[in-house]
Amino acid sequence: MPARFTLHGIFLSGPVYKVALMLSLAGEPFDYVHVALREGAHKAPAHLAVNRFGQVPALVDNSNGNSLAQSASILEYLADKLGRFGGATLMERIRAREWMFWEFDRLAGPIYRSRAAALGFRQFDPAVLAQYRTEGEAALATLQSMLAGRDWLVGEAVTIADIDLYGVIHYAREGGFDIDALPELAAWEKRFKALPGFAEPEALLPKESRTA
Ligand SMILES: N[C@@H](CCC(=O)N[C@@H](CS)C(=O)NCC(=O)O)C(=O)O
Repeated sequence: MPARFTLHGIFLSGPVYKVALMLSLAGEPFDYVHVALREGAHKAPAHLAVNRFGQVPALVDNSNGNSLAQSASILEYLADKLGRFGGATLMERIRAREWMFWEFDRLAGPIYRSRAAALGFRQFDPAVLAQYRTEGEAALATLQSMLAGRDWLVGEAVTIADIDLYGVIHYAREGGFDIDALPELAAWEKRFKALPGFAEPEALLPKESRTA
């Protein structure tokens, strides 16, 4: 019998990690389908049937057949279905959503692209790379100031906003960003890593498909 959720992804992907992390923090085992991006499997009909954008992650809810795309939206779906990390009130849910839009607008691009360049996955003109560094540092400085005096991004408890942003921050060091120079952010990262169910990408995302 399949697990309730099947995650389609690739082990190197931050957006895929976010979804696996949410499932792990919620104590929800999941089946995993490795999508061979290098071979173009994400553009093949079988994958387009679960993610019409031809990207990873995709999540299938085997209890009702829903297939879901876009990591932040998947986190919202899981928060709703599992009753975890969604925020205690309407305004907390909205604040969490604001953070997730901000993450995509300001944080993910510069951090993920700087990391991809550092690992040799992508090449950028040096001026473009310098621009990503400036933008990434500005976004990290925003986070540093917004976290002053708070444990979590929204309300008093961890929410999908923290999970979503952690799925980017985790890769910042690989991109050459100095998180330890930002004490509020580094302390938040430490709190996040101490949560029950937290695991590193290597522990959550295998290099091959597997069942729960
Ligand atoms: N906004 C999307 C981004 C997903 C994304 O960029 N996934 C990458 C892997 S990290 C991908 O599938 N790249 C292949 C492509 O876009 O064709 C999300 O958060 O799910």
